[in-house]
Amino acid sequence: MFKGVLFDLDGVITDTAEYHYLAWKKLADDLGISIDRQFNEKLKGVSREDSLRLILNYGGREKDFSDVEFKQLAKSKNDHYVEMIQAVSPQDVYPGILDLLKALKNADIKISLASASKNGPFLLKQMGLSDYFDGIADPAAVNAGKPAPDIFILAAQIVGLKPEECIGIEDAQAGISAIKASGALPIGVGTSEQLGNDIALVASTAELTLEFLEKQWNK
Ligand code: B16
Ligand code: MG
Repeated sequence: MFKGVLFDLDGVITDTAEYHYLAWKKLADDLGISIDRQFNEKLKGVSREDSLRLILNYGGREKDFSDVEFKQLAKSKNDHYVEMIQAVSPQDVYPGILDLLKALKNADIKISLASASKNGPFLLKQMGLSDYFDGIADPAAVNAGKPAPDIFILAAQIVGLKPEECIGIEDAQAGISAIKASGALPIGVGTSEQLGNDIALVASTAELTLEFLEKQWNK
């Protein structure tokens, strides 16, 4: 039996992926760079700085900004994003997630957060979920962001486990690659077009029951 579940946040626990997209889209528009939802798939799970680099490269503007200006652009996206997430509440938790957290607690399975977002602790608090988490991996403490495995390795470590003893749940291409590289068992929230057809997938978080996780683990 697995001993821990390593949760991604944006796109798995709640729909903040949409707010990230809207905030990046506004910033890109202001810079005369046009991004769409298909391009946005590449940004999911990717750190704030790496996301900005991808957008500037995409628009051919990677050499147009000094370090100070780059930091200012990243800050301006985050300010807009933080403004939008002030309204996040327990009602925004995706279907099935609260029941899954309760079932994991009852079964004595560790719960850890492996989000690339520096806003993770604030969002868990807004949704009333902080107490369910045995650990929150600090994205600022890892060398390489997703698709590198570091954040999943750290998320397992802080609850006293090896990734091989854990299931990781993700909605992003970069995140699934990170879980695979860490040695944990990946479960994807999304379609095979987005996440590949070599892992267990659910179309909705409502399908993420303890029974479903056990079934994937025992396969
Ligand atoms: P922040 P996750 C990721 O969170 C998001 O998917 C990604 O879009 C975002 O750029 C990244 O967090 C950093 O977030 O700017 O709030 O620090 O999916 O790993 O939970
Ligand atoms: Mg995500």
